[in-house]
Amino acid sequence: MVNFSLEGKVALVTGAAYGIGFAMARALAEAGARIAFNCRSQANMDKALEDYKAIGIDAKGYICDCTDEEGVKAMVADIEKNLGPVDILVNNAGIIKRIPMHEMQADEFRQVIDIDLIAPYICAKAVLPGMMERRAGKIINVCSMMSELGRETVSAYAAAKGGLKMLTKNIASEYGAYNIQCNGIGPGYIATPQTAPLRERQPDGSRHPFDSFIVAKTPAERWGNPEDLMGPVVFLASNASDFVNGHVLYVDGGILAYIGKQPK
Ligand code: NAP
Ligand code: GCO
Repeated sequence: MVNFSLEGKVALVTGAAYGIGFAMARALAEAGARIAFNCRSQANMDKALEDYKAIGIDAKGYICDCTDEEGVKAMVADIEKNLGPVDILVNNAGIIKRIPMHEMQADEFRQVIDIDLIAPYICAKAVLPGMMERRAGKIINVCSMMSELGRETVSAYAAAKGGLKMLTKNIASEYGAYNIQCNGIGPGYIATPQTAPLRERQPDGSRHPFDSFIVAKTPAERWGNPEDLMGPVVFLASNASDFVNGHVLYVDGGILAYIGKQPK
């Protein structure tokens, strides 16, 4: 029988105070997993704990920056002590900086690479030894359209998310023999705080030009919602995907399949 249940599993979702991470954590909890998550500020943590409680989820929250290797190790050790070993890691925490590359400072570029690429390596490294010992584990890296496509102003983000796609394939290659599956989820354009500036209404009340551009570029003719990622993350976290490894599942309403609207 096909098995999507996560009963008895422990999932760590990084950056899951709100946005895509919150919806993914919710989906994993609804499929039976116990949830741990982190974010960087007490204010976000307080709000998130209330939001989880309001939907009946008893999540354990940590204030931890995913780029801090010692902090991540301590968080994973504490999760193991309090909830049990991490069976599922979702590397969701991420940032974007929209700056033309020739105007970007090297430190700004490094910060994006640090959070979007090096942090997933740090978090995966923290859970891998336990997964290897138990000969079971699921690592899900949140990739992007920018794992495949470029666009103006997002050079560091595209470099990081392209790198994350390859890190995904490498973890799958290196640890597949331990029954560890590492896959990516590549969301399309999803309505969250990260993309809010791209959807801001114009002074005359009309849609932001980028907003209209994305709707026209998406066969589904809409932005995605965080909830659109709920089914895919449960699939990749469950035994239903045990022979899926090194794959990036794009959840983009068809963007990557589409050449774009034809002129009338
Ligand atoms: P978001 O609304 O900006 O949320 C990002 C989350 O990551 C926040 O909870 C933030 O919390 C946390 N975070 C950021 N840096 C962190 C760090 N160093 N350590 C710990 N937590 C950190 O973003 P989102 O749109 O939900 O995106 C989530 C992931 O999906 C990101 O990796 C993003 O690149 C990717 N993605 C988004 C879209 C989209 O269209 N929205 C599409 C494709 C991929 P704190 O600020 O409290 O730390
Ligand atoms: C941007 C966006 C994107 C999306 C997403 C697409 O400025 O182009 O923020 O990069 O958030 O990652 O999949």
